[in-house]
Amino acid sequence: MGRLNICTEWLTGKLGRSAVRLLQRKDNSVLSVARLQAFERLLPTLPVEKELLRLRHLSFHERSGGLTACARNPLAPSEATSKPNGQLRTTKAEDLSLDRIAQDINSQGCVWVKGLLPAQCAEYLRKAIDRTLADKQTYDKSNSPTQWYAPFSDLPDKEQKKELNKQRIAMGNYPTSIFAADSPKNFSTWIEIIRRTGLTELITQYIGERPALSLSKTVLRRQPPMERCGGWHQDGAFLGANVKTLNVWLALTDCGENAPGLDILPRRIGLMPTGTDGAHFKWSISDDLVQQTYPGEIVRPKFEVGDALIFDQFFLHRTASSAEMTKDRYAIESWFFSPEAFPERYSGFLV
Ligand SMILES: O=C(O)CCC(=O)C(=O)O
Repeated sequence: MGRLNICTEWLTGKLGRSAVRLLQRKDNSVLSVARLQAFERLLPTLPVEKELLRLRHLSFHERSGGLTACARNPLAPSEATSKPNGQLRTTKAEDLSLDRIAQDINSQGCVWVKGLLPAQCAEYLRKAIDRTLADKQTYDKSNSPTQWYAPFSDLPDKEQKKELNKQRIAMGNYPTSIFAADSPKNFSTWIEIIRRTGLTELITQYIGERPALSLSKTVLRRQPPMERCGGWHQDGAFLGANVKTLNVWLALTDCGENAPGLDILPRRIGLMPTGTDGAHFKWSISDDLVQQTYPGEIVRPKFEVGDALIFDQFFLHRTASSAEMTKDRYAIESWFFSPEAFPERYSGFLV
């Protein structure tokens, strides 16, 4: 690293630390987040990103989001849903609205947003994921946090700590996936990107209050091709049916053909039985059961870089892969919840 770079880094780090001291209100974590976030937009620095993450978690604990006037409950699926017409409707990013989210989730289980993110922005995020995965390897050897990887551990609650430990162990099965909150830099970037797309505002209106992002359900992924698909699942099987949530799943590469994508059931359904014969896990659904219940209805969309799929805990999907695929797929999975209807024992960060 050149002398000028080292000097700039030292100076911005110093400014960041001063901002953390000067802009905080000890008695008001939500206001402190707003102030530090404004500073962060002008000058992103690691000390501010780390403190923002801590404060967002504190604010989540305080459950301080107020109800908005246009509160809208997620539409719980009715028992009998009609067969959709087979066409998966797409929405241009500029046409995305509260009504469109509600209509599409109700009629086809999800909203497919074309071009939510510009290609340049997706490229930045792909590089960020690569850097973070590399830094994680360094961390695993040295146990020292790095610029891109600093696992979040600031959990006051014993049950949440236990749950996070369990989820970290489960995450070990996916060596190219990382919790976004384990990289304060990426977490800040993601929150800012979502705000700029207008989604933060729409999600706030949809779930009826300022949302919180889940620690273990906000994940950066580089998915290499696998011989076979992942397990069919509805996230409600482990998040609970009564949470108020929306997941923004964002494709950072073209996928579904040469790189792993998603298989989906474009239909609004209730929770299906899990763990029956042939299911991969106790929370997943057997392929036979899916094929028998919804013959010919499964779709494998070809997502383009920057496309988003928005859905909730009832949406049936799995990672789509085959031995013929040749490329890794980069994506972000990002579950926003109402802090008032958050999955038990999970930890979150006020957005
Ligand atoms: O990215 C994948 O392949 C799986 C994503 C997923 O299951 C989810 O977002 O809930």
